[in-house]
Amino acid sequence: MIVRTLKEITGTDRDKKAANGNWVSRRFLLAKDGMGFSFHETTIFAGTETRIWYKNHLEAVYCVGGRGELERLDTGEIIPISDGTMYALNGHEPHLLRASEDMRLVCVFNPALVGTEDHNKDGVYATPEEETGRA
Ligand code: 9YT
Repeated sequence: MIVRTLKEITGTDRDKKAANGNWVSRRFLLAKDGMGFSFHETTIFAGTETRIWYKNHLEAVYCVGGRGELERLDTGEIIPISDGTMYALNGHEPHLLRASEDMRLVCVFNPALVGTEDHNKDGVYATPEEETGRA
């Protein structure tokens, strides 16, 4: 059994800050934990817009605090996000994620993240193999 607290993770290598300063991701479960998915709490900072395209991953996101919106780049649809909203990117949908208030999101990734992932200029996370090869 694995038990971890936010306090234990904060400030370790499981506490990943985006290079562009838009978000911080506390990565409770990673590929090396062997669960078949990774599990994170992400805060998206107020006033930011992040381009995301998880072409190598599926992601489910559940908002537990704050407010923002997602703009689908494939359809133009705008989806409001607040406490209690879940979205799942089951079609690798490219999108912009905007926070009007700091947004707290619980996120699950399949395949599991290795732990060092940050978005490239297209909003993509590398595959686990590519990311591991970088280290
Ligand atoms: C919702 C989303 O994808 N935010 C970017 C960070 C990501 N959730 C992560 O790496 O934890």
